Amino acid sequence: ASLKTTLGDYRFDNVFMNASGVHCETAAELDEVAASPAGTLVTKTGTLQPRSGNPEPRFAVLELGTINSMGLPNQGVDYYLAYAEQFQAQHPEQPIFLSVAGMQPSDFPVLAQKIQDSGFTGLTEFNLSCPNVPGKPQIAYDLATTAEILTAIFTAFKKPAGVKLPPYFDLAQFDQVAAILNRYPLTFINSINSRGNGLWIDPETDTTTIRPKGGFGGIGGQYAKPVALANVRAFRQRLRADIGIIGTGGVTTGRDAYELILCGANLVSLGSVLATEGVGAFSRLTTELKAEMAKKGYSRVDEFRGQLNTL
Ligand code: RRO
Repeated sequence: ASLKTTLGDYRFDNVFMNASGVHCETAAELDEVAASPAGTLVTKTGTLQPRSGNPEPRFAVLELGTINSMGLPNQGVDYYLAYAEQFQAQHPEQPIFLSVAGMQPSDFPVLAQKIQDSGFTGLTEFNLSCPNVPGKPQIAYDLATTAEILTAIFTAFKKPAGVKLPPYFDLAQFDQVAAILNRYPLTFINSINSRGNGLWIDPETDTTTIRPKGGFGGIGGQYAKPVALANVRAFRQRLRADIGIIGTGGVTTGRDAYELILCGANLVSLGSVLATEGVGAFSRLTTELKAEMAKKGYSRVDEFRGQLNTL
């Protein structure tokens, strides 16, 4: 079986990639993903200035996933842009994703102009869904601000771009968000970011597990999977056909990845499982997804993408 896939005009040898934030803050981590069977990679979300992030502990492994309140620690957009430009010179056939976010709405067009003016030829993921910066709401829950930011981005930006979205939980929200996204020349969306502001309590000590924000943090892993499936499915049913989808959320097995593709995902990204298992997750999941496809009689992912059955 082949796991080849496409997003816009870009081709990938494997549907799997890392989720932004996991194994991608430094060049050494990015190099490890690049050297794995992953079909592509994305940088940690870069901001205009480098950030050290929230106080530690800010990440914990839970029974069925993870909680994090990293607070956008990153080396700054210039670092990731330089990495990406060097990567594309060394791997001309392999597209790479650059993730960026503003600390305020007016940063987004500045980031867009910087990338537009650079030699970067990959895909840019504008992160509208970080749940963990104290005092800063998740942008994409504010639809008016989301539309303003997208208008500002696409005034400057002519390269392929997408948005990282938070999970939505109401069908009317899917209608409203999709109606906005369909107005812009997006190449893709990435759904979902972590489920923001969950809480995990240590039963021995009755204490939260992470320090920032009184213990509140984004939840990933198996807790996120049904929400991710629903979000990918709901957006696939509502977005223009030329907007692709990166499915993210709770992929632990090849079967999980298969289900995200059934819901409409073009690429599948790994967050919690990559954080807990390391880059070996890419080879395991590649083998497991191929086995699942063989069991179902499929040899290519486009044979079953979006082909979810309903009752
Ligand atoms: O750095 C983070 O705290 C973080 C970000 Br930017 C994000 O988009 N999602 C997440 O779970 N953590």
